[in-house]
Amino acid sequence: MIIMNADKDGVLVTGALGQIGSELTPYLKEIHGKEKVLATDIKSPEPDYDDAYEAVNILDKERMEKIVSEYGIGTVYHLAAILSANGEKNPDLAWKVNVDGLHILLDIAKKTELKIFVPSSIAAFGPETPRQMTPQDTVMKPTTMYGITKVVGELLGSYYHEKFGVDVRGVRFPGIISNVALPGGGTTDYAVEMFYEAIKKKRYVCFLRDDTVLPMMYMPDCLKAFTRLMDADPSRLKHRCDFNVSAMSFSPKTLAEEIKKHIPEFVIEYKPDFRQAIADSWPESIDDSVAREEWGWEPDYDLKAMVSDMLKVLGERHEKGIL
Ligand code: VAH
Repeated sequence: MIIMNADKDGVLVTGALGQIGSELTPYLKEIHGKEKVLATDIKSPEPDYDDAYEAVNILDKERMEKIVSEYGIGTVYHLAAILSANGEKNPDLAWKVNVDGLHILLDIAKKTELKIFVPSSIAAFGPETPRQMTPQDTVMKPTTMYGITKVVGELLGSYYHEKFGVDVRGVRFPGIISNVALPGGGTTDYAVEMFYEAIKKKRYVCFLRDDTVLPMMYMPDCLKAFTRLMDADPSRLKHRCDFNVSAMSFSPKTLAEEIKKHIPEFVIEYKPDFRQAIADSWPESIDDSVAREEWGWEPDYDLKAMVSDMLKVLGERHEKGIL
């Protein structure tokens, strides 16, 4: 159980049961100690979830204020969000969770001097943005509600930093590939699903066209981006909530070919759905030189290393019958 942190060094993760949250939470516990990290999400955890946890709706301002105060929270990693594909199915909810939820948290951060990580996404770019090596500062006209909420989030975070001195930081994450929790409701989810299907069924029907190139990152690099930016010397940061970061770019075809080097009998079929239009509005590659310059961003995993590690970890789980 988390102890009451009188010296406000408690760490709160929202969206802790999601694809990123389910790996960021244990990662932060390794760094800060289990007793210093509180996981929250709207749903209840698995029965065997044995650490500090509060089921809370991010829109419940009163409850969020109480949690921050009672647990002595000093830092928040804010992952509660509705992603791109689900956001197109329910744009009003996406606005409420992604914008109103963030606004509530920023107001609490203003009053209690919280340090807060607010993830943005390459979804903040749109069809008019240069798609190759997308610059740090460029045209931001997204055509999805998720992307719009990410641009608003970047602007709101910068406003609270400039006007109220809130220590807000964030990066524009590409698609994240991971092997602990499945992603939920994103357009880049195909890149995770493909591994599970290749191992279990040796075949996958991809919801994007074979040549759809998107920026991607393996979870270990994603986790490193959180802590390296949060630990960065604030005097070096000329940007705050909108750092471009990337590690690799690939298409479903390229990913499938890399998987086939390990599973030669793997077969892939392409049946693009509504998510193709979302992917077509996003960049193909990202210029992350500003993040490298201002806080030493440096990814470790490329496509080959990621595929090899994903198949090793998931393959072991499959052999144990728990995939
Ligand atoms: C999504 N995984 O697909 C998220 C991400 C860049 C994509 O923001 O919506």
